[in-house]
Amino acid sequence: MRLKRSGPIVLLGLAWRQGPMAADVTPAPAPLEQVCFEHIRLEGFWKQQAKRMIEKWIPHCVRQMEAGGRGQELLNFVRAAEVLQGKEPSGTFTGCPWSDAYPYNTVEAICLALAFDPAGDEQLAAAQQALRAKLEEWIPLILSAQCPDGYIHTFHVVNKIPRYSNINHHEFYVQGYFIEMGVAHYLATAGRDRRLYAAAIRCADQLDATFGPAPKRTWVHGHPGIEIALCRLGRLVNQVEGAGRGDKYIRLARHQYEIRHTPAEHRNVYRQSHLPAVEQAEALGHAVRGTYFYAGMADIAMLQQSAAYRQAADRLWDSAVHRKLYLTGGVGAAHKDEAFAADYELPNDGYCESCAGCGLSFWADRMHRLHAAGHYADVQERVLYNNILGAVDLAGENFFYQNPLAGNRRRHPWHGCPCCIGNIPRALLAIKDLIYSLNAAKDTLYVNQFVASEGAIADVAGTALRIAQQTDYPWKGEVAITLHPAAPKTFTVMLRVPDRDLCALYSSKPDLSGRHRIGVNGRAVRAKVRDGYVAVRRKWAAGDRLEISLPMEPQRVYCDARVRANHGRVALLRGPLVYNLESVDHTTDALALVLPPAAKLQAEWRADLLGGVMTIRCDDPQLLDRKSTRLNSSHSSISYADFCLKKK
Ligand code: FUB
Ligand code: ZN
Repeated sequence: MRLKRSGPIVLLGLAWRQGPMAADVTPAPAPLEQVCFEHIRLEGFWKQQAKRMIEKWIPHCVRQMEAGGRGQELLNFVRAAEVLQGKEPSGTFTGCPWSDAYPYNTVEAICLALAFDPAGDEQLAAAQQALRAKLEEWIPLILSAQCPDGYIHTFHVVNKIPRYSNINHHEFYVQGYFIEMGVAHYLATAGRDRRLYAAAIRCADQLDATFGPAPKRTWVHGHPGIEIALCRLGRLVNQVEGAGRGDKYIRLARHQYEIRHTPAEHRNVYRQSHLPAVEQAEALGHAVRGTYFYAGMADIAMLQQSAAYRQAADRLWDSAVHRKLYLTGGVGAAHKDEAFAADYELPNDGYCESCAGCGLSFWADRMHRLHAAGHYADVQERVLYNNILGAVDLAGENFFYQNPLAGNRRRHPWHGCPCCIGNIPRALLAIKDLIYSLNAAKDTLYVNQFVASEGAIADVAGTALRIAQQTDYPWKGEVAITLHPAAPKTFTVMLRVPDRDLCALYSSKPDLSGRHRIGVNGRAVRAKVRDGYVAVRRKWAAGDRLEISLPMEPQRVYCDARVRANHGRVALLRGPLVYNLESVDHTTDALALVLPPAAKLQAEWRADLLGGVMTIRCDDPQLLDRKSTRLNSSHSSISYADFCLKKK
């Protein structure tokens, strides 16, 4: 999708450019900025989800990573610190070479978790207090494993392996997460506590001193992640330390893209190094690597105004989203290599790693900021509400590494490679920073996600703005947004109107487009949807209420005929949620249920199920004898049901 926007052209940053890059610099609309809340109050659906993460899942992960837990990855930091102090390590390294990643992601999730105002919820407040204390315990421990020059990788230090000697050891991937953790901690504390931020800068400086154009070293790393991290750090350093001070990190990120395909021995599809990054057009290879790699390309497009990176990111998005995306937002269908499969190859038992879903969410966020179009927020909504949210159980003690649409596996408390455990909460809790964004001039406020919440934005059109959303979304479609500008001001509010036909692969019936209603202070507003948003411009005063009502009829979703796995199948969607048939809810085999095309579908609230859930009821399903395809389990689930092809 290529979009044109009118408005001021703002050349972003003071990025360093030289040689061939200069020709690539083209003015483009300034990207949107996320509204990142240091404090926000949540209600309703997302409060429930945040509580599950903060009270259950994150503490569960913390326990597993500490002594006596299932993984004990924290012990690696103790051992690395011992080595750095010249002592013999008190034990051997535990886990995979990239095990440091899990505590880092978890710390980032904790940083996000601390932003939620408990608003009298004692359980939430107590859980946050415990996580705050955990941070105070973990930060010195983690920092004790950082080498004086900023390098940190406990696998290499404990095992005394020369640095940057094996691309499968993930030194860049892990240090990328370390840097992202530093950025998140800075934001969570509004810069009052700079321990992790300063450590992130030391780490990035060490990378910058080592790698880059000659005479520095050229080295292709195995797993992307460093690129988005360096761009995040560069952007923050430019804000905190002064424009231009962070540009070297962005240049280093770009350097990694520019050299990735150059050593012939490391050229391969699995690691997205088969072609120069800007020439790539198909989402290929390991899906987590891919989504991280492509997200960083969108960052370069934004930060360096690069047309080549923007066009490549657009092409790759078209490939991943319009030909390789599951209805749930999952990506990476192939079990072999945890990879993107061919176009339209979307088997219902496809892999869909949780980290790949997180990667798609991060990528969608950047594409959204780059293009200011609702489509990207639609995709991000779908992956957050389905692929990622469903990865952790309601008890907050078990998770899915793989998220196929049909299966009979149970979630597990841990994994031999628990790379997803901290990624899931950091992707979900980031919802607080996805609700709103602002254009560069700060006179247009985008409402991207519907989340019952209240928070304060420092500057919209020159005034402070308190903004609240009241909604039961995703169960109900009504959203009321109350604005309290400190002084009356004229600005535009862009309201996202979701397009439930997420991409070229899926079409939903009934077609609900155009069925939304918008009002201001009780009076209807008529406006066209452009790029996924409706613009409402007026002078806003304290207490003004903007309302949107979204159609929430259950929809049948049909898939492009080129997806063979879905021939004769239909899926059910209501709002952003893809519904599953689970054997546990039915007296008969869920996999033998047939949904006749004309059967009525009725949304029905069930307070007794799953802590309260909107179910879809069909009173006249049919049964099919399909013993041959029955899954071998008493608990199976499937997102697609057969639809009845028999003519009545
Ligand atoms: O290699 C690090 C992580 O472990 C990858 O992103 C996951 O797919 C898993 O292989
Ligand atoms: Zn993972």
